[in-house]
Amino acid sequence: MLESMSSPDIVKPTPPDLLEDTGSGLDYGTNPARMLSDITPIDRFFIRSHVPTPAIDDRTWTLRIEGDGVGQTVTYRYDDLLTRLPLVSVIRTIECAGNRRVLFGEELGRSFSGTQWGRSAISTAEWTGVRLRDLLEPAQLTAQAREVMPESLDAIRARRPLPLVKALADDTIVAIAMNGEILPADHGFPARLVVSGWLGAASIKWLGRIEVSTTPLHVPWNTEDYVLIGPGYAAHGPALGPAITEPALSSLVELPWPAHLHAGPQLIRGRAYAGEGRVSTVECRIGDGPWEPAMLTSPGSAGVWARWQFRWDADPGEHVLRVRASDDRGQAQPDSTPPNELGYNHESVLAHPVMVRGAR
Ligand SMILES: Nc1nc2c(c(=O)[nH]1)N[C@H]1C(S)=C(S)[C@@H](COP(=O)(O)O)O[C@H]1N2
Ligand SMILES: [Mo]
Repeated sequence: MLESMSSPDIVKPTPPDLLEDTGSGLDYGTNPARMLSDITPIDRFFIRSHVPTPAIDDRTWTLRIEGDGVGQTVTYRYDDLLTRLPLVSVIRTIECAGNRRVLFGEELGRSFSGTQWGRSAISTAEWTGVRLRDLLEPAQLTAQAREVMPESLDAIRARRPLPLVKALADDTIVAIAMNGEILPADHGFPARLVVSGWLGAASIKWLGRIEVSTTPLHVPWNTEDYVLIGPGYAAHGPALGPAITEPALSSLVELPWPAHLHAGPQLIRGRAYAGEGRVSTVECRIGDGPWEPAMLTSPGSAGVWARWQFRWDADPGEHVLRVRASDDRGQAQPDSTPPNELGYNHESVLAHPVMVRGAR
């Protein structure tokens, strides 16, 4: 008999052909070779959870807005979000700041603690929900309000403060649906934040409370966990280094690592992501050959990955395929990434090994 292919701590099945097991029991990545369309189907959307998925009853669930930055506390019920407030839908990519950590370690000849991600901690969904702005408005933000901090109902009470401008942005939403379905348990049911173009950790799942503060807030996720620590990164007050906002500019090939192909003409496909920026170009290079432009087949936009493809007439043998994305802010992926202690924001051009079999 088949064992059920699910971890006891998460709800959705985790078939290994769709979801890469990082070994933590909680964290599963989207198999890059099974990405299909612009949107990642829920069955293969990556999961990053610090603690088991909580069981939350939407009939008793509430979301409270409070703090010294609001004129009055407001409490919403699930039904308020579902039926009483304007719903908007946005397609947005979520990427964990720790994506590619294993490859970062290989580049530096060391290992990192933390979730052992390859290339799979990135996915894209259509999120439907209520603008955070619309939930804050009835609480009457004061002129002194500075930061907005979502807090979760799971065992770690995850919190990650946002500056007021980001909280009020058009595309910062409290999502109740994902790809047209009620938000799945592992992705934050009944409601999660989606913070466009920021590291995944800002998109707090299983929301229960939102604090509006007149002073800067210091919590583990912006002082010691999702911060850049190392030479070149200065500590800031209680923070061990700068808190990460955007993930690194990056790209991936939609093939296994290493890839196995048959000789002859190939269409190599992939993704590139630029956080709050927009991917402008993608280039590919085979071995020591020249950089050549790839074609953007879905251009992407701020907070949404781009899709690209590249034609290659492959000769038999062992090859290295490199991909370099650039964004509309003039950045390009570098050849190496400055080290940081927790292995975040790996941005280097990857040397993707490709074995090509057969004769010409
Ligand atoms: N409450 C809560 N929210 C959370 C987390 C968590 O562990 N608990 N993980 C964060 C991190 S680190 C990431 S990368 C994203 C992952 O979202 P996903 O599991 O829907 O892909 O959720 C974020 N929100
Ligand atoms: Mo993350």
